[in-house]
Amino acid sequence: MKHKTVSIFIIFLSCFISPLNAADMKNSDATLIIQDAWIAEAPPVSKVMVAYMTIKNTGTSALEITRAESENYSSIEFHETIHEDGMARMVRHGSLKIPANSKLELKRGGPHLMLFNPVKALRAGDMVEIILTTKDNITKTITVIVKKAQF
Ligand SMILES: [Cu+2]
Repeated sequence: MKHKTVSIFIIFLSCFISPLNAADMKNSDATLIIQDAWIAEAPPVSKVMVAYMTIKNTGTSALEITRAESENYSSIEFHETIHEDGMARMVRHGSLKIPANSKLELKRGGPHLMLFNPVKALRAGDMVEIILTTKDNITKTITVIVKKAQF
């Protein structure tokens, strides 16, 4: 009698555990690694902020990040600063591509995440969650620290 109860309990548990594990597998990708992510502190009135990070792809196939979003911003775009005729300007990209076994550095004067319309003003030391989604629908939630910009 006791044994039967335990068995039922285990079946009951596994109903919950299996779907959770499956969701976990789908939503994380060990080949996508984000390092040194930070947002440059901006004056409180600023409508845009910029995020930098190193995006590593340790896998054997290319990764493409097609979406970035955060509860603290109305939208996030993929930008790149390019220099032409002694002038710097920003171009918008539809995605960030990271070839197999390589890394993409988002840094000042190069590619970056452009963060629009902060919901609340952020100061150095604050943390912001950003969710990155790849073309294959893998999502990665990262915690990004706000730091004073030292260029
Ligand atoms: Cu920009």
